[in-house]
Formats: sequence, C-alpha cells, structure tokens
Amino acid sequence: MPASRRNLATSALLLALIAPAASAGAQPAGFNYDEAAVPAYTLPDPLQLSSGGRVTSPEQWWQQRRPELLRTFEEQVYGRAPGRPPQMTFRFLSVDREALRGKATRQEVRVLFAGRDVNGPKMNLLIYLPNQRTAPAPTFLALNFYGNHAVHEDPGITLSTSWMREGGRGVVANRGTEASRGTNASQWPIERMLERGYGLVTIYYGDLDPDFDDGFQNGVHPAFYRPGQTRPGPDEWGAIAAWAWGLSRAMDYLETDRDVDARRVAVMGHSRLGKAAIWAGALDQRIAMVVSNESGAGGAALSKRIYGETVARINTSFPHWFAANYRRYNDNEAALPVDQHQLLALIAPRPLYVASALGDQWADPRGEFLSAVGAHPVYRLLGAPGLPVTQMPPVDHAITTGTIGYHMRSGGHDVMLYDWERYMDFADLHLRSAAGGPPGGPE
Ligand code: GTR
Repeated sequence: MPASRRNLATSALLLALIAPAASAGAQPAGFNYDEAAVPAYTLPDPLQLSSGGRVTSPEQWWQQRRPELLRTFEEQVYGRAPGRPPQMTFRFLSVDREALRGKATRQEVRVLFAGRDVNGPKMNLLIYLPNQRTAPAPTFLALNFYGNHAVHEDPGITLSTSWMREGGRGVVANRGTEASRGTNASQWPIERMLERGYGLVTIYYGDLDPDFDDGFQNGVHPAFYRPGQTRPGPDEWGAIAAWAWGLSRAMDYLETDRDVDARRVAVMGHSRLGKAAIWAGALDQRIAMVVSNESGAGGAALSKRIYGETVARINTSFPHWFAANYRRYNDNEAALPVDQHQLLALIAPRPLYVASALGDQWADPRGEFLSAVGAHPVYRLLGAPGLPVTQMPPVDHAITTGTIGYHMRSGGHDVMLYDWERYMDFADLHLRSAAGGPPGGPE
C-alpha cells in the first residue's frame, strides 16, 4: 500500500479508537468478519480442573471448579471487587403509587455507599412495579446508558445529576436536562413489562463509574483504596466490575423491599452493560436469571475465536473496562487461561439468555452462540436442560425452552421490543412461579 494510503488507514483506525461511542453500532474496519478466516483455536474445558482432573459431580463443581474459575476471571479479566460496604444505607427519594396512569408504583431509592455521607459515592434506583399483582413482583434489574430520566418520559423521574457523555440526547455540559427525558425510551418498553407482570429496576451506570479513562479517580473505586493507594492493582476491579458490583448492591436493597420478590430478579444488560450483567450473575447467586443482549467481546462472545472485536482492541479503546492484567492477552488470546463460555457456565444452573443481532458482527453472534454451547455441559452436570440446540437457529427464531435461551434478531446493535418479549417469555418459564426461588447452588 502506498504511504499516503497507509496513513489514511492509520488515521481511520485512530479515529475509530478515540470515538468509541460513535463506532458502537458500526463494524469497525480492519478486523476479521470472514468465517473462513477464523484461525484454529482450542477452548479450555469448563469441566477440567486446572490440576488436570475431571469434574464428574456437582459437588466437585461447587467446591473446586467453580471457585477456581471465578478466581481466574477475577484476577485475569475483570478484577476483584470489594463486597458490600458495611456502612451502606438506603434513602427513599420518592414514591408515587399512581404512576403511568395508575398502572405502576414508581419509587426512587438512593443507595449511599459510604453510609450517611450524602457527598460520598451513591447510586439512584428507579423502580417501577405493576399495581396489578397479588404477590411481590418478579423484576428485571438493568443498568442504563443515559440516566434514569432517559428510560421514560414520565416527568416524575428525578433528573440525574451525574456526569454523562455529550453528543445528543439533550446532554449539556455533561449533564442531563429536561430535554433528555425519554430519549432512550425505545429500549425500555416499561408499560409492556408491567402488563406482563414484571417490574423494572434501573440504575444509570455512570453513577457507579463514569465511562471514560480517568485513572479511576471518579466513581466508586477511590472509596475503597487502601491508605496510599491511587488506582486499582493489576488484579483489581475495572469499570465493568464496578458496574457489576452496583448490580449486587441493588440486590442488597431489593432483598429489603417487600414489593419485589428478590428471589425472582433477572439481571439484563446491553452491550458493555451486558458484560457487566454476566459478570454480576457469575459472582452473585442471588441473581435468579441473566440476560446478555449483544454483550460481545468480554461478554458472551468467545475471545479465542478471532472474529470482530479483539482483546487488544477492547483494551485499547477502553483501557478502564478490565483489570490491567487482561492486557497480557492483547494479540495473545491463545494464552488466556479461560474463555467466555466458562464465564457463562458460572451462571449454571440458573437460567441464562444470550441474544445476538445479525447486523452486530462486531460482537460476533456465532461466537456468542458457541459460548452458550460451551456452557451447556455444566448445566447438564447440574441437572438442568441447558441449551436445547447444537446448531445456530435461523435469524429471528428464538430458542426459549431450555435453561439457556438464544436468539439472533434481524437488525443492528440495539435493544428492541422483540428482544424484551423473548426475555419475558423465558422469564415466564423460569420466574413466574412464586413458589420456587432461584435454583442457585450453595454459597
Ligand atoms: C463498542 C465496544 C463493544 C460494546 C459497545 C457498546 O464500542 O467495542 O465492546 O461494548 O461499544 O457498549 O455499545
């Protein structure tokens, strides 16, 4: 290639690197999207102990293999997070029992991570529960990208005061405005969820960690530094782990709310928030079901399968997402001691739904499907049906009958009504009976 063209290609790549938000829906150039060009790779066996022995009983899974896999994902991929802060408190911000024309009870709860310190790190939960119900509601719990006020036009939602990215949606000087209300509503069919008997709890992800690389000075990380520590260690939490940690702290609150059935909470996340949803589900067995909507690299998609986004690319575009140790595998996926099917297996035997979109090749739909296939043996070991198919289903054909669900929707990188309807079909199967709690294993 002549030097001038090479420079052009380099600047196009650089532009893609520094403008991640703009490239989120596109398929960045310079990466492999050709099935025939995927190099051969070997996946580590979820049922083989690092010492070499085979896992043949559920006890061995719970006592040996699951803990060792969790530890490896913590140390090498997402980073270790602290537990529940002992001084954490909950404050009620608002309640309206006649919200959305009487269909819902809307409640806002502030979680103060540093106890009474209102200036310390905190997050706001926005909760909608169906008024038409006879028991505590099964509920979806999900982080959102643009502030709680963006999920619905409901004027009763408190406008977020957290930092948010500029570039539309009424965001001015990195803050949401009245014009931001409802600007992300297409991804949140709240009335439909209420109609189908589900509640929704949502949190702006920037409450936990604003999504840019500032060396971990803002967000929740600094509140947990040891004296003298200025950033997380190489095996300590990045932003994805902080977002996942927030989901667990939301579970802490939900366990105290009598109107929510905390044993029937499904965590759902889209894209980078899908990565966080899976990681939360792997760590926290109180989460009864996990939904990954196009979570892609570092989420449901296999890393060793070189297709779409790679480890080097994700660590370069988003240096703050993973533990620093994860950079060891830049352009070296073969050296990874784990792969993402093993992460999905950590959710077993709890129901897991993996969804892809045909137009989202960057996230590697086939790699997401194969990851679900790779988690299946662990579901079987634990006595759950797992994924009922071995071949990728046709586009817009959802597999919802097993304990692993899957679909590839037509269209691009997004959350659409089709996706939510399938998640609710799947939840109807697994979460509707108030009698059973989550089929999780021993803590
Ligand atoms: C992309 C990123 C993906 C995905 C996506 C998103 O830029 O490369 O891994 O997380 O953003 O979160 O929308």
